Amino acid sequence: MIDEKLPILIVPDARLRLKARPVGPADDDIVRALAPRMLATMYAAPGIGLAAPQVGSNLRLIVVDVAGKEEAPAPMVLINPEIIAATKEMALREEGCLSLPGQYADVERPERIKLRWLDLEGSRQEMEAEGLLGVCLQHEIDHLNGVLFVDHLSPLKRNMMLRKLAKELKKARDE
Ligand code: K2U
Ligand code: ZN
Repeated sequence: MIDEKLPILIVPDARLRLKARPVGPADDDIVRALAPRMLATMYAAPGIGLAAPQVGSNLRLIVVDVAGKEEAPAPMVLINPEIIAATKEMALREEGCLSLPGQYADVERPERIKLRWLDLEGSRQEMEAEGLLGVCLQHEIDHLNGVLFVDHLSPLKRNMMLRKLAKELKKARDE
């Protein structure tokens, strides 16, 4: 089955902190092979978004599908996504991350964004997003810049959360 799942990197893996590089024409084969596997990995997690750095690839590539369980899947593959506008108005939403298992916190982000990207056919796309899709896209594009949702918290909360995760991972290893 080519859409074999990939291991998801967990904090504090340094590869999660790299700034990913733009996808170029030479990366066509890699992206065509990686995108379906990222979608399979995301669905299996389960998750509603996944960025290439989370599976160890430093390409500016993300996949999202915010369709609910009752709806038909609506997978999106976004190559070199860019946020080209964002509202001043912010919205608060609880976030989690597949690379910080079991950690959740309220994060404030622009309520609505306008983004531009390339699709798998190489066509330029542009759309506005808000709500869960808007948050998910901002969360995934953060991953392409080595930014994790805990980086939007106060240093105190961020360090508490990272320490808690490290302790839980150590406990799981020692068991
Ligand atoms: O990038 C990731 O780690 C997947 C994230 C994406 C995400 C985080 C916060 C808010 C929206 C999307 C999640 O772990 S996917 C899991 C999930 C599922 C439903 C709602 C929120 C998060
Ligand atoms: Zn994440």
